[in-house]
Amino acid sequence: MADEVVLLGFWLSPFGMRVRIALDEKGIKYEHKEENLQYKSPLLLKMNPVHKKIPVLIHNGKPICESLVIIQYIDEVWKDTCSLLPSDPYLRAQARFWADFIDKKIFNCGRRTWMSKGEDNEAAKKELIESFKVLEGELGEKPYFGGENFGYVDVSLIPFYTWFYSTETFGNFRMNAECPKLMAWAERCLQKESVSNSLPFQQRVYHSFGQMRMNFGNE
Ligand code: GS8
Repeated sequence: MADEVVLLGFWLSPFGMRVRIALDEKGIKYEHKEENLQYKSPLLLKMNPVHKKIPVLIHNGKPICESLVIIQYIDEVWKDTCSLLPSDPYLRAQARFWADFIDKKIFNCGRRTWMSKGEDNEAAKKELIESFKVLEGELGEKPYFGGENFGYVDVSLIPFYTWFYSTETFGNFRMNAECPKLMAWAERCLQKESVSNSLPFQQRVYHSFGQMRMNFGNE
C-alpha cells in the first residue's frame, strides 16, 4: 500500500520549510495543507493537541510533531534515498547539537532582531551575528555542515535564509559584510531544487514581519 503523507504547514514558518525540504530531498510525494494559525483546523488540534503548532507530518494517519523530530523520522523511515543524518553516532550527536543551537540561538535572536527596536534590537543583533560567526566556524571550509553532502544541519538552518533581508533591514547590518562564508553556503544550498522550491521570497517575509511589528506597536 502506498504511503499517505500529509504535511500541516504555514508558508511563513521556517519549521514547516525544514520538513518540505527534507521530504523533497527524499523524493516523497505528499499533500500540503496550509493552516490558518488564527483559526486552527480541527485536524491540527487533533494531531498536535499538546503544542497546537505546525508543522505536523501525518504518515498513514499517525502524527509526528516538532520539525527536528519530523526530519529525523523522515530520515529513518525513508532510508533508501540520501541520508540526512550521518551514520556515525558521534557525528549524529554533533549534528543534533548544531540543530539545537540553531533553534535556541538563530531562531530566538533572529526573531528578536526583526521584532524589536532600540537597545533590545542592538543586543539581539549582536548576539545573532555572534551566533552566525560560531556557525561559520563550524562550517569551516566544508561545502555543507555535514561535509560534502547537504544534510540535517543544512536543512535545519537554510529556512532562516528567508529572514536575512528582514534581520538586515530591521537590524541595520549586512550579512555579506558580517558573514560572507555563511552567505556563500546559503547560495550553495539555494542551488538545490528541494530548497529553492520550499522557501518563499525574502521580500514577502519582510512584508509580513513589518505588519507584525506594527501590530506589536514597534513602528
Ligand atoms: C516550533 C513550531 C512553531 O513555532 C518546531 O516545529 O520546530 N519547535 C517547533 N510553529 C509556529 C509557526 S512558525 O513560527 C506555530 O504553529 N504557531 C502557532 C501558535 O503558536 O499558536
